[in-house]
Amino acid sequence: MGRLIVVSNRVALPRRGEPTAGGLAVALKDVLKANGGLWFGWSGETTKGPTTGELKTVRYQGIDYATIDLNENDYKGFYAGYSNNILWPLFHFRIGLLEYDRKQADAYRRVNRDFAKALMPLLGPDDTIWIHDYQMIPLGAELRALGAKQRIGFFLHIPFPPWAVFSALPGADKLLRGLLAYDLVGVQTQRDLSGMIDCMRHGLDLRTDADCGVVSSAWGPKRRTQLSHHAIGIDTRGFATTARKAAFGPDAQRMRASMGDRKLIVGAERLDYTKGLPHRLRGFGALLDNFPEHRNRVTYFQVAARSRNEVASYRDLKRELDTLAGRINGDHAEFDWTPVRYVARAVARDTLAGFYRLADVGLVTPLRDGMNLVAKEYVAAQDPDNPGVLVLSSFAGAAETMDGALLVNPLDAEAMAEQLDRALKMPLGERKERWAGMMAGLEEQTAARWAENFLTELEEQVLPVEPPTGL
Ligand code: GDG
Repeated sequence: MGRLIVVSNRVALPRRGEPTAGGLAVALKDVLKANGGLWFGWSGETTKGPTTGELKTVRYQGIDYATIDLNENDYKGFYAGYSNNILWPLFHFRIGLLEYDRKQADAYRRVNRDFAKALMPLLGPDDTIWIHDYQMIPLGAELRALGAKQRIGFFLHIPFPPWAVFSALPGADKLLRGLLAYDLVGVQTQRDLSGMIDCMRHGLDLRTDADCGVVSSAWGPKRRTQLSHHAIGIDTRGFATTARKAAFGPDAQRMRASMGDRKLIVGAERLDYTKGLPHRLRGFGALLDNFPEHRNRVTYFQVAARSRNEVASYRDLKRELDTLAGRINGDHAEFDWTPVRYVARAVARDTLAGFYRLADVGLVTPLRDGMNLVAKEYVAAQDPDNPGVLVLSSFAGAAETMDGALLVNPLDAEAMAEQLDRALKMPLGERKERWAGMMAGLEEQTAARWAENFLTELEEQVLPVEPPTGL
């Protein structure tokens, strides 16, 4: 039995005494510990030297970590450029924001090849490799080109658009063909799986078999690639405990004191154009315009942690939010009430958990999202005796399973206002019923279960039969 090798663009390096933030990192660390594994990827540092320069290794709590630094130009081309400025908008259906640059496409290929070269000597013949996300799509093919015969799985955390959208990318078929190097390709939802199947069919002329596999000899001997969906979850119990404790902490106390008897709507994410933040502000503005009974009775608190500031569209978004929040507050504020409280920086994780628990409504309205863990965290954080209501975009992957949420189309500000009004007025019995259904689902579908299910399916795949050598 070999080890598990996890590869992700960024490696969550352990820091002594610091809890691991985020359900994904916790889940991966748990499976790595259980399998005596290795986590490989970018250190988060840049260097003037080559990307393949130096491999840093550290062993902590039974897990080996191996990282490489990115050359400064590779960082710009591969990471800030191709990954974040081309693939990110493409996979989120925003082809108008895609700024194609062939040099960046080359950097993306090159860095994936460099990752493969650095990883290859660390692999044992019986290891199982699990590669994560859009930055690393061609890595499996690069490993195959270097002779890797191990089981390799790939999971895409973001949406998978259909061919009509995907084909906007120059070299779309080449990117797709890279997926055929894997034994299993997982996406978050049924909708994403349909998108991927559509791309296989129209982009590569490949049809799936009855069990959703595609067969090709694109990367050596004939290989069957299983396509499937595995919705990621969170550490539900752990997050619920954090929220329960944080609700008594000083930050939650201050928040509670500042609210008086007003209700609270909460939203939290990285400041990103996929999250639909301007639309959310417009929806809240429409609530105050169309339902005057909520004026001075409800406050909307939004955390928009700044990210990717080097990309122009992110700076533009920040300006747009500043203007919108200012306008709503200018139009509606009272001397003792600020309708929108908007914080453009990150908040500590447990503080955030405490705010979720205090909030009467969790407002999660991305324009597209692979899953959206905030929706799950908000529900996990609730007080079972007095749970809040989740208002959720139907374009979040989470909407496929969280049927106790009030679903909205974020493009429709009036509809969002109606759902917010409904959420704020919802009787306790209905709130409890909706919450209990969702919470049961979250207790079932944790991040740990997700990892377990994916890896079990990967182990079940039959590897290609190598033709006998020497003939
Ligand atoms: C990708 C896909 C998919 C947010 N603001 C703060 C903060 N957060 C935390 C949340 C949550 C996490 O960040 C965001 O999770 P998401 O799921 O929304 O999104 P991504 O991390 O961009 O990731 C996504 C996910 O992969 C997993 O497969 O769900 O669709 O895009 O945990 O709580 N945390 C802290 N301060 C903040 O201000 N500490």
